[in-house]
Amino acid sequence: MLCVWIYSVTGNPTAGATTENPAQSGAENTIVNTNEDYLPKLKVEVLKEPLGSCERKSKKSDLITLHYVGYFENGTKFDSSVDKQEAKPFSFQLGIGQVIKGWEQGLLDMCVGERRKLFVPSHLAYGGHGSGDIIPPNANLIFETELVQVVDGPKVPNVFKMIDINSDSHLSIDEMAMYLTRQAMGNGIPVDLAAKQNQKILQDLFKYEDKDKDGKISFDEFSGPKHDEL
Ligand SMILES: [Ca+2]
Ligand SMILES: [Ca+2]
Repeated sequence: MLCVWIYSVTGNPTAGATTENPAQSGAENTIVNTNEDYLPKLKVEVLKEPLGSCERKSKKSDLITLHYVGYFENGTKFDSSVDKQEAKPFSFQLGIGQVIKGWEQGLLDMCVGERRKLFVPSHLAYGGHGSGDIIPPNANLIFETELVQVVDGPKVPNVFKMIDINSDSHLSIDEMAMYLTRQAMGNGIPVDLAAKQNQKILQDLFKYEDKDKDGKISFDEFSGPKHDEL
């Protein structure tokens, strides 16, 4: 579902749709009626403090760049930015649902040069769905991270408000369909083709986002950008 929000921000239909980085696929916990108080919490361990003074700490909406290695609880490595052919750090914008919640929360207030180990319980990672062939359902994940760069990110529109035409703080299927059609037209996709594509996207969206299955996506359920100022 993530691809839709990113798509709306960048205008690029392929952005965010596929990814080499499992932390980026935006899979969501889909447990119905979760009470987060009972769920295991994210644990953050600082492995190395930054050298020198820390002039800027990462915050929501920042564009951050990091190196990471991801492990399962049994110690098996499943992904890494450092082992790839050209060890290339990974960049994303914090706080807008581009990555798993464990990263959104665990990489805040971090200094360049700081190294952290994140213990991410499944519900803050890929939940009951897992991710592709790599992450099985209900997997707790461990990441070793090192922050390489922090800069101001681009302004993100309040996508929730854009979709919620009647301002009742819920997104109906019709509102979503209209939004997707506007997006498609903006990207030059013919309306009939867009309608066909949108059917599938709508199904997936409601499957993941409508957690209480009342046929609408509430403000809380919505995982995309929903604040005027981050
Ligand atoms: Ca509405
Ligand atoms: Ca709902």
